[in-house]
Amino acid sequence: MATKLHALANKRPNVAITGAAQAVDAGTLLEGDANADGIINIKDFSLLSKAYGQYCGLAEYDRRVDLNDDCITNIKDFSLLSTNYLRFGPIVQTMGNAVQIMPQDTPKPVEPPAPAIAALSTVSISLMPASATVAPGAIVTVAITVAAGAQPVNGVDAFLNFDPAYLSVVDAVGHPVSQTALLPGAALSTIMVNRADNLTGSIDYSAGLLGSAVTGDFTLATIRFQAKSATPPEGTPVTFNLVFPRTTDVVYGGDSVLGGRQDGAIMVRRRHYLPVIVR
Ligand SMILES: [Ca+2]
Ligand SMILES: [Ca+2]
Repeated sequence: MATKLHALANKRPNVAITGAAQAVDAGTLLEGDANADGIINIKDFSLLSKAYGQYCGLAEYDRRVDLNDDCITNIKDFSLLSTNYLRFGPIVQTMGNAVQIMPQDTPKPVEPPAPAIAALSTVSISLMPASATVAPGAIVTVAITVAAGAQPVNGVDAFLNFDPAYLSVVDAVGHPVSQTALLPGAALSTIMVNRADNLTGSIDYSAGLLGSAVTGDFTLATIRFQAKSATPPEGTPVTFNLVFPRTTDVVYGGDSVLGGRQDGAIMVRRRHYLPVIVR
């Protein structure tokens, strides 16, 4: 029997033990059983959700949900949990084939997830529109979009930076917001983080799908910015953060599939009214 922190156990029966020390390949362990109760389910998601975004050194960091052991709980861990969702152990390894044991009174059998498509890194994340021009006081909506093509995606961490001197994130009626800051898109319906900080100029949005994935083009979420004051002619940038621990990423099967990104810019300028010449 092979076990590991936050993974389902594997069992390799009928192996003849011939010596005092013998290595037995019990196969790759499935990650996601954070609470070690033998199934990857909503309780594990709950632990992951609670510790989401926490990293080594912080009191709230929980290594039980740092499934890939990289010192942070983020979308890669969510993606592992999602990919293995509702799998339960121990998984018996026979002649290289994994056979799931069916205990009594278990829910209906769960099909093993399809093998992950090799990370093509062709998925891009963008702000749409990439640039917009608005008057001071006006509200402009900017969508965070993902173009995935044929690559399945089951989680996105989007971390954006903006200059709070020029922009603030507001709700539908124009009030600055910090929680439930963005309008969620329909494609990734499990939302772990949805917040904005109008003092530091940051947006953190994390969402995924449990036990399934999405392909093609989709809107992750929509931001409502209110323009506060006139910008230089080139506008004020809205950029994806790529630095730990706020690392923007698009994932599947615990691996990054992100290949490119498109930042945005917003031009805030007063309207100039041209004289109307009447002939
Ligand atoms: Ca569990
Ligand atoms: Ca991790």
